[in-house]
Amino acid sequence: MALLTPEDLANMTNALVENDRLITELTDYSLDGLCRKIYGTVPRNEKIAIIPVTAGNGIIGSFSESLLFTVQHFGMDGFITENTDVAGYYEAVTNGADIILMADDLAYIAHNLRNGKIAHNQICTGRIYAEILCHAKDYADDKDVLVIGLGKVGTPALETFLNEKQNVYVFDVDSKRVDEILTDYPVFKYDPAKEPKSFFKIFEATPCADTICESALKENSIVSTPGIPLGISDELIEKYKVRVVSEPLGIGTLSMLYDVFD
Ligand code: NAI
Ligand code: 2YC
Ligand code: MG
Repeated sequence: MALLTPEDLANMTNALVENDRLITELTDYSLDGLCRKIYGTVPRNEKIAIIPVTAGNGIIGSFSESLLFTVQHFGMDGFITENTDVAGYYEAVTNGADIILMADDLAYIAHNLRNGKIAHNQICTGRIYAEILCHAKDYADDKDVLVIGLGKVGTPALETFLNEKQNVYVFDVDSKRVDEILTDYPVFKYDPAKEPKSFFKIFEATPCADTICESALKENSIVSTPGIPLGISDELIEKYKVRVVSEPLGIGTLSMLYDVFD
């Protein structure tokens, strides 16, 4: 499980604001507006409790604070419980929380105590980063999209692309995983050695750097990637004037909240 580090989160507040602006430029939707559209839900002053959890590798510096920044930045009412774990859960509920945000090393969830809806970060992250590409107004008529990384985030992204009628090309270093995906989904294998192909729209969700090769890029490609570290080099970003949507936690968190709103 690739865990965030406080260093990953160091620039999170700026990254959230900058990526919101870029998303608006690319799609004519703010991040908030795009979440409303894809989930069909709206916030109704829900009280959101963030519960630090000490399980596994324990509390990650700035993690809870990053969630609180996200909640408040989008005008919602949030608080971090003073207690952790079960005591924190009790504190959240007895203080009137409508929605719980909490994460251990295996799952980061949003749970709406009023309507019972529950959301998983990996699913909601894959979905929102895919929808950003599906709503890129410059490439509305180009249905080709490349998905690099077919794991717990990449697979929900792939499903989102298929639901949005995209032509999905897939790549993963794990060839067994590629075979599984080709068996389960109507997608195309991306094999640059055999059939080079470049894309205006590339999604990446891997824990590796430099996973996006030059031959996959076009001038002004858009890369939408939750992957940490960033999967494209600064050199290629500059050379191909690539627009990169990439942020460590806030975008996925807002997607989770809209998934559990009414
Ligand atoms: P995962 O381990 O389930 O999937 C990663 C996939 O990438 C695997 O199938 C693996 O074979 C593949 N892969 C690894 N190296 C590769 C390479 N060099 N080229 C192509 N494929 C490669 O991981 P998961 O949960 O899907 O997370 C992916 C990344 O997204 C991680 O870095 C994680 O930290 C990050 N993440 C970021 C979030 C955000 O909000 N920015 C939220 C959740 C996860
Ligand atoms: O501070 C805390 O409460 C910790 N228990 C939080 C642990 C989060 C572990 N998960 C991750 O770092 C990754 C993130 C990319 C989001 C989802 N999983
Ligand atoms: Mg994010």
